[in-house]
Amino acid sequence: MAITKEKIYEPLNEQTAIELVKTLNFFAPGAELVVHEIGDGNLNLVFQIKDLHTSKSLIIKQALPYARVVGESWPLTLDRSRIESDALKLAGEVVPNLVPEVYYTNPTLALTVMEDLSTHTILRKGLIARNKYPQLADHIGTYLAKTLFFTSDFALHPFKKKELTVNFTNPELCKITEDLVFTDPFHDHDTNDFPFELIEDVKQIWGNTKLKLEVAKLKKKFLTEQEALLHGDLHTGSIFATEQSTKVIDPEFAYYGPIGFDVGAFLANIFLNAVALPGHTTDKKEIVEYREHLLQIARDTWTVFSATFSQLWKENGLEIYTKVDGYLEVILQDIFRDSIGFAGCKIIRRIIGLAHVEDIESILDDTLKMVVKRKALKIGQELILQQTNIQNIDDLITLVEAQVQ
Ligand code: SR1
Ligand code: MG
Repeated sequence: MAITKEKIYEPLNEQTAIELVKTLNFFAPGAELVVHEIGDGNLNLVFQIKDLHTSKSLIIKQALPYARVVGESWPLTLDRSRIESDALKLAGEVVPNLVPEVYYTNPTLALTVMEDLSTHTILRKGLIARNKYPQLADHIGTYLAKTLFFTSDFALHPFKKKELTVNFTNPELCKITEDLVFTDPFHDHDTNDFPFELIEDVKQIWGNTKLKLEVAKLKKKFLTEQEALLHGDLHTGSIFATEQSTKVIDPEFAYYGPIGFDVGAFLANIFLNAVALPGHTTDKKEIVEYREHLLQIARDTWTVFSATFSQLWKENGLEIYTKVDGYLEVILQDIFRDSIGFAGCKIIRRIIGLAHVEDIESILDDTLKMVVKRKALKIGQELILQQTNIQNIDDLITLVEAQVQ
């Protein structure tokens, strides 16, 4: 079959997806293959292919030359597929248990064939269903520490670091983040998407010069600081989980950026779920308990991240100044402050900007939904404005806990 030999890109359909895996001999000759296109993200095609005889299955993820959520009027580079598969492979070297295995990549067709994680649940959906994930904080804290430390100047030869910086130059996907996270929600822009009831709250944000000055500084960090290879879009829809296992997927936004951006993205999405919680159950005891579970995840993720990062620093630091007393503490404090600021921007973009979160949008009671959105805007602003006053993770959790009540 011709598709793997094609020199030009074409989007797969269910038939050509099956032809592709047959050509690549992923299944035995007598396999009875069924295919479903299951992509529900903003950008790509995702095919799940399964052999009914053996139950063996895999995923083909293919980039479209445009953003799926908007359509062909928003062209988007196919190179994001190469970036994603390279980032998955690199993460697989340092956290093999925390990312899907990559079986095959084809940059011309902009596709990656990888492990099927359908035994797992998308974390965002699991959190909305109030499932508990006892390993999640340990896994995500470890994922963050290892992927970020080992791709930083603290651990790499400077030539290798620069080579990776070039390989992961990702201008089009970064531009999406620059616009949708840092610029548009803080200005009257046509990509914004918020209910009319919030107009006064939103106008107050647009007019808040102090807030916008902090956002400008955070955007500058995103634009200019090449600290480590980020996942770039580490929200709870980019994580598959069971009680025992966690897998981080979808690093198509990967690029060299500030470490706190990934940490903040994860924390922001945990906080968004916490603020949405009363929209999904009226059981007060359950709300209190599950909120505690979520805030403990946020607390433990930072604790595991900072402890693991510190250990790697001591054992694997290549940069000579990693031996200087006090430097690690300065770096961790900077990452902590940045994480809080970035988390604030990430929360606000999900209320005012394009691309919302199901945690909030699935709340059926419109009045309650509006209360939740207002609270989220308040938390986002507090995080951005208080980032330098919040001294440690307990202070951060206390602040968020008080706001989500
Ligand atoms: C047009 S893409 C919108 C959002 O989806 C992705 O998951 C990123 O978060 C991006 O900002
Ligand atoms: Mg994604």
